[in-house]
Amino acid sequence: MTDPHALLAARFPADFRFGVATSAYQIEGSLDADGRGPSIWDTFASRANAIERGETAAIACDHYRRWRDDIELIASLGVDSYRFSIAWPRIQPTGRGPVNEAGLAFYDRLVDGLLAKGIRPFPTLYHWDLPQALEDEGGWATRDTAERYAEYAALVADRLGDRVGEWSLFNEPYIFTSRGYLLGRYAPGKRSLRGFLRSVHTVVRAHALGYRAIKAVQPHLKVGSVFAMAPVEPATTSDADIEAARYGDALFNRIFIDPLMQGAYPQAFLDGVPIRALDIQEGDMAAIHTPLDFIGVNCYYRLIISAGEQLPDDLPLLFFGIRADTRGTGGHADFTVTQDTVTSLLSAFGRSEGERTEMGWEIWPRALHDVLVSLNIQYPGLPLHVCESGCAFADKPGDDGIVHDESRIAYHRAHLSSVADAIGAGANVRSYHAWSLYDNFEWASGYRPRFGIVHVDYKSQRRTLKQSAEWYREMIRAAAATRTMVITRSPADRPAYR
Ligand code: IFM
Repeated sequence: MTDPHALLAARFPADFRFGVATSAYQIEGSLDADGRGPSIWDTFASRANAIERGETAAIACDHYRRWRDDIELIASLGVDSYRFSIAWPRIQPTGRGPVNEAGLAFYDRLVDGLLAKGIRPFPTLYHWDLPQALEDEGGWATRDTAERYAEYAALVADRLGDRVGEWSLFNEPYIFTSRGYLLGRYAPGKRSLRGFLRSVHTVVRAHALGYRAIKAVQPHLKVGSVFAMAPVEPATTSDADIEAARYGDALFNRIFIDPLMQGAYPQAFLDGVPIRALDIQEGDMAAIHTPLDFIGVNCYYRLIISAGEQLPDDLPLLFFGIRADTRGTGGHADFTVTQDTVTSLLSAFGRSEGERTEMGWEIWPRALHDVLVSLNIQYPGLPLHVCESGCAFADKPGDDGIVHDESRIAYHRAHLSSVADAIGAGANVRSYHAWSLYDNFEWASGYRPRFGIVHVDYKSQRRTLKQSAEWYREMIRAAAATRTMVITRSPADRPAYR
């Protein structure tokens, strides 16, 4: 077997799924169609300087209108899983009340269309587009939003649960709470430590309530969530750096997973925050303990953390500046994030040695293996899904009309190999989704970063398969061929392996 596709493909179990991923706000467009209500990203994008070049998601990839052709394109790749998200403002335009039938019908058709092609619909219920009406009442920083979310989750599961078996509750809660409520870089653009901590606790509660609400509708449904994760390495072996890394791991990887899976926030996180600001109420922690049926992993880099450069003796400052700003106030004051804090936060992500993508993220395929294996050590046998893996490069069709994105091929090859290594080490990884199917609206960066394996010309909406898409299709084809290989030798001829 010398075909390199086959060599890689053969390292995955027969029932492993290869897929592609998108999210509603990043591709759909049609923001006013069929009764959709405004979301926090509509509001945020209309602010001056919030999004690079003032771009908006008004049209994006026009997927809301082109979904039929898009399903054909997805099917042509040979994938058997499509991860997408459902836009809450299409289902409940104000975040509460009955289903907006026209909005739900879109996802109903999408699910049927995927199933007709033999593709698993793998939806995420929340990929950052909160109905603006709920933000007007405080958004995720308000306790009640968890209850609203659970109602929404139940409504959708009730309508699609006869055809959709696996549900992701949230996408990357750490990213949208920290960038949205602490750093102000994402919608709703707030900068408050108290708001951030409250949003963390509300989103943890929303996970638990959403999980239970979906199970109450249909107990057999599998319910998990998708987390941004990264292995954390201390920059040196000094005690201070190791301690900083421990804190970084608690914050980045575990503030959402630990309370759900184990019923408690990581101690390193609790040690670093003004605990009362989390607004934990009696009975919350017991109610929150809802071990997920699977964990989705989005791993784009590793984190190398050093306590030294920015804040020698006060580790949480590396991320927040909490202790310095709350010292002398009993630890319960609010904290306004300054530009310095933002810069210091970002530089914690920036020190590394590998090559970088257009996002400035270090390419470090081993990171994915390390995250998957450590999750398996902590939660042995738990099904894991790689829900996003991918890279942005400044690629465009050449004179020959072809997008020669060799770097992206190398990226996916290396990351798939890393997943295969994790499976070899015992991790129960069930699927891999290339982020993204299409070049799309990359939040505050607008349309500049192109993550797609399919190029989108935003003027004509022409989709062009990049070479990475062709490569992925060949790899999937090779995997299918491996699966149908028939061994014709008689049992007596089989070599004995010990
Ligand atoms: O585009 C995002 C996606 O919405 C969430 N995960 C990371 C991607 C790349 O930044």
